[in-house]
Amino acid sequence: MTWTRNDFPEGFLFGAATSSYQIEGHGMGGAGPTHWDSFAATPGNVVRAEDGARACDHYTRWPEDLDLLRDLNVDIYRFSTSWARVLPEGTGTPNPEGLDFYDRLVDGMLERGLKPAATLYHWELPQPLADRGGWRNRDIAGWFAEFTETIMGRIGDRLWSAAPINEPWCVSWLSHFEGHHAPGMRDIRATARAMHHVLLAHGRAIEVMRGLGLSNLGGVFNLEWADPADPDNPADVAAAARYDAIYNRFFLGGVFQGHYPAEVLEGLEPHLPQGWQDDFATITQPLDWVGLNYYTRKLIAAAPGPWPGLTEVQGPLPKTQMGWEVCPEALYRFIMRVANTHAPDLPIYVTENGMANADRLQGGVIDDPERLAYLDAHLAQCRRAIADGADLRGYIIWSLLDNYEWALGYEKRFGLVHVDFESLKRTPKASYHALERALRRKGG
Ligand code: IFM
Repeated sequence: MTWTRNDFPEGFLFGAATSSYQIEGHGMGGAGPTHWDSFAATPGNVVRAEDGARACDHYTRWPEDLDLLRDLNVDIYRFSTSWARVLPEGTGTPNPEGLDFYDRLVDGMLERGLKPAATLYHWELPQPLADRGGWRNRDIAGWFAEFTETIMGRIGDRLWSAAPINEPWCVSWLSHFEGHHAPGMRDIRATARAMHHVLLAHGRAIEVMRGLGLSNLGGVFNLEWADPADPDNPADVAAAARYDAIYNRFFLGGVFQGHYPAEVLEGLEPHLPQGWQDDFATITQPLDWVGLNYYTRKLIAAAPGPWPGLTEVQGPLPKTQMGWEVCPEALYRFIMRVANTHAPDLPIYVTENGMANADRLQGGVIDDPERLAYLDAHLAQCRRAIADGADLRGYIIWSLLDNYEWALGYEKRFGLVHVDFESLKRTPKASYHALERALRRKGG
């Protein structure tokens, strides 16, 4: 690492993140079925049809995982709560084992000096709610409010921060337009409704948490920079702007400005639910911070065919195991854009950043210089943004553990800690050890 904790402003926080379905082992502890289980069971959706039934068995191994976080010297643990573990039917009677699990987990974080940063929903929708239309059904805002009340009523008093929904773009566009994630739909009308309802549910959850007296509430947005494939071609420039509007400005604009970009309405307005304009009072509930998940940028070209009329083009930059270009500069641009345009008064956190790499255990060690270089380069852009006046307060790495990378199964390794998916043995990688040294506290 080319930096230490002391190169950041006093009080700047570091963390590591995971999510429930990706690590817990959904087959344990009385959790109900989710749309990810059905999606994974459908041939062709997920590499080797892998699912989250066992994952990293964090459900039983959580004390070891929290020890790893403590020993890494991070300040924050960003985790998520599984709706289907807490409410197996999606609404109604809670699963006491599920509530007890999160109760113990939060206490375990506090005992180890970690700040618990909860995300309520990281993608595993209870199947009974998917059966009722899932994110396409406006009632989801009420169902989500009930889940929020139930889980936050139990653990909310001990959280450092909370955010309703991880990555609204993935919940809606990736899952209903591109069909790459559960429920695997490819339908423009379903997409428009899911995009709007995910923001409505976000707003309802914020209202509920404020009502319960919780503070330090935020929103977590995944952002992807869009550059025109040919900057001299006006059609490509317009296509990149459409991509940016769909991916980034729809969600940030909805939550912070109370409107949707014209480039998106051009395609989706006829499919939005009736009276959508009236929901902005709920959607724009004031927040205490904004979280940015950033990984890559895309080169976008115009394409024939109906809206949005665009296609992705291979870029020239070095790529991660995901095939994603490494472009640290765009993280800087996003931090500055959010700081200057969308949320000028709010603290910003990078709530996810990291890379998948084909890490291999050799002679008991895992060398991952690629990950170190990736983290180094992105943290340099964070320091640049701070120097240029952005109120950036923290940086959270995806991910603590190698885990279930959704439709790509267990093959893509994002962890600072290697997981052997046969034995479930955890082995910290070289990047973990380097971070542990960089993050030592004064006198530590
Ligand atoms: O693994 C995912 C995570 O669930 C959400 N953000 C992006 C990560 C890497 O693809």
